[in-house]
Amino acid sequence: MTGAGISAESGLPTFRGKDGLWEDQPVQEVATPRGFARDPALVWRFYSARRAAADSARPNAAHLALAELERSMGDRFLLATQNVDGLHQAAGSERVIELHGSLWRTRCSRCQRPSFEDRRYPVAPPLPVCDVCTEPGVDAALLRPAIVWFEEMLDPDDQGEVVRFLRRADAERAPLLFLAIGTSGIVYPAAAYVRYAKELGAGTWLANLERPENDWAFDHVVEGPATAVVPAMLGLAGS
Ligand code: BJW
Repeated sequence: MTGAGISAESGLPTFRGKDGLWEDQPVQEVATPRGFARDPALVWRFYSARRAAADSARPNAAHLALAELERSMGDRFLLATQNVDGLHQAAGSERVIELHGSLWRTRCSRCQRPSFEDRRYPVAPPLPVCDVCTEPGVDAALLRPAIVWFEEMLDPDDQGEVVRFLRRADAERAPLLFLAIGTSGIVYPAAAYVRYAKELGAGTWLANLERPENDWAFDHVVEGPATAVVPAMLGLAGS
């Protein structure tokens, strides 16, 4: 499971701590449904800037090492990421669950139409509206980034896939290894997966720049930058 720290060396800021995204921008204003209802243009400006930054970022040695691991392990590997930047897919990872959504997808703030790929950069009114549920003359439903904000449920299918994967290893009596990379372990339910994996007998490892809040849940913590630590842990050359 990965978090913002794995993309830090690709030039994308993390959320918490010094120079983190939440330092300049209070989280309630841009990453909650209430924030979007209050000021949708502010939220779109925040996510359009994030789209632009992610568009110019390139996967680093840690993303590439995980893609290489997947090529050698096939369906015995699953990558659950909290990141929305798409860098794992750009590195070649295919078995990726995007727990918190994707910067590159948009959905309706009112109807249940499926999210769709969107590479626009809205910054000011008129903001994009839903062409499925907005009827002429009726109040328009704004489109919004397909990101899981605080107080919103993660997609149950995504959560189910992670749980099924962990249980499958248990059912097959296959050795299970849970590796978390670059995450503060503060945000639930993602932060709880390590405990669940442990209950199923997994060996639990963390590669992070510093010891996080939930370090007690890990059997082994390797401190350092992901581009050095992850390729070394996986037996690949670092950069
Ligand atoms: C490096 C490095 C380098 C740096 N190399 N490492 C149970 C208990 C308490 C609260 C809750 C609970 N269950 C649910 C909640 C409420 C809430 C929550 O967890 N709150 C906590 C803050 C307490 N969770 C939710 O609301 C979730 N929904 C939910 O559970 O629905 C049901 C429900 C609703 C209401 C009430 C109760 C239940 C949804 C969570 C959605 C999170 N969304 C965000 C923002 C959107 C994405 C975006 O804009 O991009 O997702 S929040 C933000 O945090 C983002 C991240 O994915 C997420 C995790 O952050 P991450 O990735 O760990 O980044 P950082 O910055 O925190 O840490 C980076 C780490 O990297 C650091 O440790 C660095 O040291 C390290 N690092 N450089 C290696 N080079």
